Amino acid sequence: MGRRIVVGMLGVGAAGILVGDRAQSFLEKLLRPLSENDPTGLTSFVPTAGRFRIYTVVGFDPVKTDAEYRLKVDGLVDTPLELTLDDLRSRLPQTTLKKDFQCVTGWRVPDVDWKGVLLRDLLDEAGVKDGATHLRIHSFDGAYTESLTLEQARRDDVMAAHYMIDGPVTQEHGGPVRLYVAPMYGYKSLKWLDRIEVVDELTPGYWEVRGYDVDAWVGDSNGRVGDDPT
Ligand SMILES: Nc1nc2c(c(=O)[nH]1)N[C@H]1C(S)=C(S)[C@@H](COP(=O)(O)O)O[C@H]1N2
Ligand SMILES: [Mo]
Repeated sequence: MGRRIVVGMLGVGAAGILVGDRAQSFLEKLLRPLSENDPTGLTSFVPTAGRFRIYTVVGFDPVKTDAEYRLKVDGLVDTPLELTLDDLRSRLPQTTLKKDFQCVTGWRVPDVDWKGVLLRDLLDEAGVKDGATHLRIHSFDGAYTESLTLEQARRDDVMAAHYMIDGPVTQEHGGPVRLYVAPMYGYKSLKWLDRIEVVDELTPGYWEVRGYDVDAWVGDSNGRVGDDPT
C-alpha cells in the first residue's frame, strides 16, 4: 500500500474518530500494517516497548506446514542436509536461551525464551569444507537474505530456533524455523529460514545492501559505540 493512499485514508479515519470507537479501531487497523512493515521505525509513534513488532519485506504471508518444512544446509559442505522439523526438534542437540531481542530501530523485548539447534551443531553435522568463510542465509519468503562469518555462526548464542516466547515459532514470527542471532540487532535474525549456504565470500544481506552494518553487534554498530542503543 502506497504512503499516499494511507495518508488519504488517514483523513477518513480522523473524521471517524469523532463518531465513535468503531471508526477509531478501523483507523488503527489501517495504520497497523504500515507501522509494522516499516523497518526504518519512522512510523513508530505507537509505543511498543516490551512487545515484538512484526516485520516483513514481502506483501504476503510466507507459509510452510510443519510436514512440508525442510531446512537445507549446503554449499561448501561434505554432506548437504535436508532437515525435517522432527530432526530439528528432537534428533539434533537442543539448546535453550533466555535473551533479549533488540531491533536496530530501538524497540527491545527482554528475556525472551528461545529453543533450537545451534548453527555450530548444524555445521558440524554437515561438515564444513576447507576454505569456507561465510554463510549466505535464505528465507522462503524469496526476498530476505542474511550473512554471518563462520566464526559468528559458531557462537553459542546463534541458533536455528523452532521455539520462541512460549511455544513453536508462529508464522508471523518466521515459523516454523527462524534464525536467532542473540548478540546482534534483529535484522540478522532472518525469519522463515529456508537454506543455509556455506560459502567462501561475504554476500551482504537484505538490509546490509541498504546501508545497515554487516556486523550488527547490539550497542556497537550502526553508528552506536558501546552505549545502550535504546
Ligand atoms: N524474512 C525476514 N526476516 C526478517 C525480517 C524481514 O522483514 N523478513 N525483518 C528483520 C527485522 S529488521 C527484525 S527487527 C526482526 C523482527 O522479528 P519479528 O517480526 O518476529 O518481530 O525480523 C528480522 N528478520
Ligand atoms: Mo529490525
